[in-house]
Amino acid sequence: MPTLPANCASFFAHHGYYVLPEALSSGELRELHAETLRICRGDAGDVQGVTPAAPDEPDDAVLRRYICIHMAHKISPLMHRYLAHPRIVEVLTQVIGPNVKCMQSMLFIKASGKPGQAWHQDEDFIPTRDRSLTGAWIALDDATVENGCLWVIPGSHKPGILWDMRQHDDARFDCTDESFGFPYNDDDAIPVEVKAGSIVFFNGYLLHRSLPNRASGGYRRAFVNHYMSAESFLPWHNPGPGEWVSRSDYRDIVLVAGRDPYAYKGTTNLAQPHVRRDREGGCKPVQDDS
Ligand SMILES: O=C(O)CCC(=O)C(=O)O
Repeated sequence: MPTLPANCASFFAHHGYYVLPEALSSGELRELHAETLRICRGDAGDVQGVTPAAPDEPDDAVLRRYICIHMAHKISPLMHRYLAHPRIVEVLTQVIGPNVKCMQSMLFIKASGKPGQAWHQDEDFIPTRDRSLTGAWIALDDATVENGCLWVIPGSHKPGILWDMRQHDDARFDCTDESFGFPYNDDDAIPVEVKAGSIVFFNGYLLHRSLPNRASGGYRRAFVNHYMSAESFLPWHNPGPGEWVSRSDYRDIVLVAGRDPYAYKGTTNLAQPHVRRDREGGCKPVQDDS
């Protein structure tokens, strides 16, 4: 396995993101593409919002139906295995620490014509107590400005402030709420164009977004997982009866490195795989997609 550049952790700390090029092989990309199709065809198991495809339905028509499948690792052993891919763990243990857990996966399909996601900070959606939330965005296709790559505002994680959020009706973006009122503008943002097989790591306080896929065809697929220190609680659900908010700890997690000091609590099965709502289906007022 190639060694990580020495500046990985310092680049991440300073800019709030880090790109690991050529992390996945072409064989790994092929199996992830095939699994994405299997999930979207309904062949991997039940996903809320996925309609099983008819045997004669072309793959392209099926893939175009879905913008993003949340929690794909819950039904796919292959996706589950990729949560702890050695190249991901290598970076996470540098930027988070020796003990790392994963609580979410998102499988973006984002066919041409599909919207992006407005400015946001992931800690708004997944609130860690110790601010260790880190995304690993695995490019399954070349991600370009044209097909809707990620955009980040470098350094925007540094103030450690969660900016306000609101609903929006900007047709460039899906239904997810947007951050607003922050002291940056679009000129401060840079596109993160990467080749398929690269992984973009980003801090949970980093402002980021993606624009619509304006390519004439194809997809901008990405498998995006969220991680944090296993040493911290994750108050990501309503406290149970008699439970303090401050001690609430989401336990539908997968340990990907080191040890889990709270392993004695066991794990639970709370999250169900589901499809992210597209604008076409209409946006409801409250939503929790990150
Ligand atoms: O890939 C995208 O279009 C958006 C991903 C994103 O914003 C995230 O993973 O938090």
